[in-house]
Parts: sequence; structure tokens; C-alpha cells
Amino acid sequence: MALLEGKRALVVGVASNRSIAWGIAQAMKREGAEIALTYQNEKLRERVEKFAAQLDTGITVPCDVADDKQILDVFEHLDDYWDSLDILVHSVAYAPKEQLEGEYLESVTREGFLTAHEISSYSFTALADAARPMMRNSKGASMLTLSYIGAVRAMPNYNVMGVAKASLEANVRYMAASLGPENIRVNAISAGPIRTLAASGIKGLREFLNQVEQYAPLRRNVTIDEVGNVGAFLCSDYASAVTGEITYVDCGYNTIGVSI
Ligand code: NAD
Ligand code: IMJ
Repeated sequence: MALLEGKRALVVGVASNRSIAWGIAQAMKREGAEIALTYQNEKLRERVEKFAAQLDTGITVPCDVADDKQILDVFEHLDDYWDSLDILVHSVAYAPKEQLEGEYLESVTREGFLTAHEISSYSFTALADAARPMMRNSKGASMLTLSYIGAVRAMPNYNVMGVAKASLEANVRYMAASLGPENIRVNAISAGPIRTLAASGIKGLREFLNQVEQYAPLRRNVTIDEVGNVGAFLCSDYASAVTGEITYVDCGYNTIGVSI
């Protein structure tokens, strides 16, 4: 039997065919899940509708995670189609661009810090809280978010996003503690660098990708399909005793000390 037969998944964060969320949505669909997608704004609506059609779903809902009303409306809308929700995927991050270059203390501002934390960490909490009532009707529900190694190591240019990812990872543990008694699991994948929209235009991205290729145990970079497969597993009943975890999908890069 497919991994996610009979499960219903809401995927937040598809913006292009390179999005990690797109890799996850495709893997989940392949494993038998029904999928609903959100789009951040009108500019992305048509594109996301096309992706939804490829997944044989007509359920697309607007959701700018900066807006509490839009977050609540997502589940009002979903409620019209589904009587329960099994999977929530959060694949969203944002900090103002100027925060992501130069030395950390020189570039970080109060406003940049707050925005990075609001969009990249708090939004997972807010979505989870709004999803909770529909997830109570599930037999085995789970939530998944995306992190990066910059949460636990200081990396050039990642700056305040690293601090926000550290918050997101702590959020995973606190949310897992909150939701565990309702049999809702919460996990994160810490993915290796991938050339997506969120990574394009980032100074030094090429060097990050080269480093992984040179030093990671598997000597290559990770793909969105590989992240998708682990996402499908973590949200499946095969992972029914896994919660509060950060799982690295990075070709082993985080495990090495020195590579020669
Ligand atoms: P992406 O640009 O395809 O996805 C980012 C998504 O965030 C987009 O769909 C965008 O619409 C959404 N978003 C931003 N602000 C939003 C808002 N206010 N409301 C709703 N949606 C909003 O890039 P991606 O690399 O697939 O990023 C997805 C996640 O993966 C992010 O959390 C990112 O930090 C994480 N990640 C990326 C990499 C990488 O190298 N690409 C590595 C590890 C983790
Ligand atoms: C982002 C910044 C600096 C270095 C980076 C990245 N490296 C990688 C990323 C090495 C892999 C991508 N990443 C892991 C992210 O989480 C990206 C988040 C992000 C990207 C942008 C670009 C456009 C913008 N704001 C952003 N906010 C968050 O205006």
C-alpha cells in the first residue's frame, strides 16, 4: 500500500517547480495523499492553480502568513471540502533581502529581525493553531516544516534567518509537546542548499553548493524529490513514534568535521 493512502495534506509554500514544497507535494501525491495548496498572493495564484491541476486537485487557497485572517480563512475554506486534515506542510521563510548579506551585526535591524521571525517561525505556530481543530478528526496527524543548518551553525550571509530558523526548530519541539497528547506529531527537515527562488540571488550560493559537493559524505547536493520522500515518510504512519525531531536531508554534510 502507498505510504499516505487516505490522508489529506495542506501544503503551504509552493512558488515554482523548484520549490521544496513542490517536491514534497509531488511525493505525497505519489504516495496516495490528496493535496490542497495555498498561494501567497494574486501574483502566484495562476501558477499555483496549474501545479494543483498536476496533482489532480482543485483546492487552492490564498494565504499570506503575515495575515491572521487569511490563516483562519484557509481552514474555513478547507472545511468545505474535507471533514478532517492529516498533514500540514509549512515551507515558508522570509527576511528583507538586505538582512541576508554582509556581517550579521552590521546588517541586522529590529525590523528585519521581527519580520524574519514572524514569517519564518511564528507563522508555523499560527498555522498549527488554526489547523488543530480539523486535525483532531484525523487518525494520525502530523506537521512538517523546513529548516537549514544555519539554525545551529553561524553561516556567512544567512544572518538573521539563522536566528529565525533556531526559533523555528525550538518551535517544533514546543509544538510537539503541545500537540502530542492529541496524537499530532510535529517535525522538521533540515535540507541542504538547493537552488530555489528563496536561494536565487543569494551571495555565495554557488560556493555553498560546491562545498557540499566536495565535502559531504555523498559528494553531491540534495534534490527536492529526496526532501519530498523524507517528508512523505515523516508524515506517514511509519513515523508514528517520531515527533519533535529535526531530520537532516543534506547528503550527510552536517555530520562531518574535517574532510580531506
Ligand atoms: P521557495 O521560494 O520556493 O519557497 C518559499 C516560499 O515561501 C514561497 O512559496 C513563498 O511564496 C513563501 N512565502 C514567503 N513569504 C510568505 C508569506 N508572507 N506568506 C505566505 N508564503 C510566503 O524556496 P524554498 O527554498 O523552497 O523554501 C522553502 C523552505 O525551505 C523555506 O523555509 C526555506 O528556508 C527552507 N530551506 C531552503 C533551502 C534551500 O537551499 N533552498 C535549504 C533549507 C531549507
Ligand atoms: C539564504 C541567505 C543566505 C545564504 C543562504 C540562503 N544559503 C542558502 C539560503 C547558503 C542555502 C537559502 N535558505 C536556506 C533560506 O532559508 C532562504 C531564505 C530567504 C531567502 C530570501 C531571498 C529573497 C528575499 N528574502 C529572503 N528571505 C529568506 O528577499
